[in-house]
Amino acid sequence: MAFFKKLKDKMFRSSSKLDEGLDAIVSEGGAAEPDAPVPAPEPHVRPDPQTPPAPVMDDPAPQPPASASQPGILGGLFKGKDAAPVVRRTLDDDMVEQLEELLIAADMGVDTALRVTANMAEGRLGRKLSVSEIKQLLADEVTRIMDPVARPMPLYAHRPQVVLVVGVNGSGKTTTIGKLASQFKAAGKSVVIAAGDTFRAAAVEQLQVWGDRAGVPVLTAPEGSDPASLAFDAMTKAQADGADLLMIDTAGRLQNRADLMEELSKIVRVIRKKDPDAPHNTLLVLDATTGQNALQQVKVFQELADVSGLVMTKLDGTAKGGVLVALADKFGLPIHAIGVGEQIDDLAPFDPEDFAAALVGLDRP
Ligand SMILES: Nc1nc2c(ncn2[C@@H]2O[C@H](COP(=O)(O)OP(=O)(O)O)[C@@H](O)[C@H]2O)c(=O)[nH]1
Ligand SMILES: [Mg+2]
Repeated sequence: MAFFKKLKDKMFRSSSKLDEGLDAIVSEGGAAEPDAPVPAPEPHVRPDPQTPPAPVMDDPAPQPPASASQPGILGGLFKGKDAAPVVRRTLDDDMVEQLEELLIAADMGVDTALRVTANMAEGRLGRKLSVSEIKQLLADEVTRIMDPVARPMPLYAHRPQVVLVVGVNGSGKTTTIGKLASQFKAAGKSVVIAAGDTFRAAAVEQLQVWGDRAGVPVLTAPEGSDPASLAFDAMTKAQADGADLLMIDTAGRLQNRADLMEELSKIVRVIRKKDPDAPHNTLLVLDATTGQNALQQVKVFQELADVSGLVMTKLDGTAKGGVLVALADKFGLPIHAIGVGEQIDDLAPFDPEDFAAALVGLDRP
């Protein structure tokens, strides 16, 4: 699982924060014990009954060898040098509270942090847990929340499929369009890009670079011109070319909400003259480094536009990756992809188990 390794490396700051926090909590009130066998973890229940279980080959849940699960009287004697002492702490209210605080500090948001810790503690109060057992419990909870929202951007047979990309300035809209366009192109789709952020010449140039790289035409308009008329021209071109996808970049000047709303609704009005069902997707791009602020942005953009899915950028190099869990828990909007860098291939489909493991700093086989 090469991408998992990359994700884990790139999410180092999020995971190290949780890692260190969990270590501190357990060692604070815990005691070292020889590495006794752990009661078998409860099977991870997939929340969506329609999701078929992963094929057996892909499910590497390690089964301890029979001898290890039956310690017997001599078990301790024969474990020899390999049995490093493991620190365990009894799960009590105090520890639950510390876990809550840690998750809140990791940007999961208060409501989500409380729910996650309550689920982790349910039926386990009084049990002795090691750091790795707690990590596994936490990863399972995070996976359970994220599973239902992990959905790739839907592709339709309809041509052109119009993808409107919204989000505040600097969230990564233009970069994400560049990455998506090159991935779609590589998958054999024909793509047209409309550089609808006409307020900054630099934004247009930046998109042109991505377009050149991906071999995708980028329609531009002079700085300061009307983005809606550019969108209309781009729609005309995409239809004439028989393009599979039209991606429309937008400006994200949130300091003037009324202007932005007017601008977005004008773009939508204009492209609907050509196709009443457009846009087929409205992607909201969020910057993970803004932490809890991302929740507010979802609220605002849901009022401004008919947001159909999320892309979370800059998960590399932030300690705020936990905000994605809060977003999934609160809004349930599909998370299509995550950005983990500035390069063209630094946009990955969202995989809940990989994300959960990377977030809590769990090693996966
Ligand atoms: N590290 C990192 N930087 C990113 C990512 N996505 C975008 N950026 C950077 O964030 C900055 C703003 O991105 P841009 O696409 O211009 O944002 P826009 O204003 O929403 O169009 C640029 O410097 C990008 O290179 C990401 O996933 N990781
Ligand atoms: Mg931009």
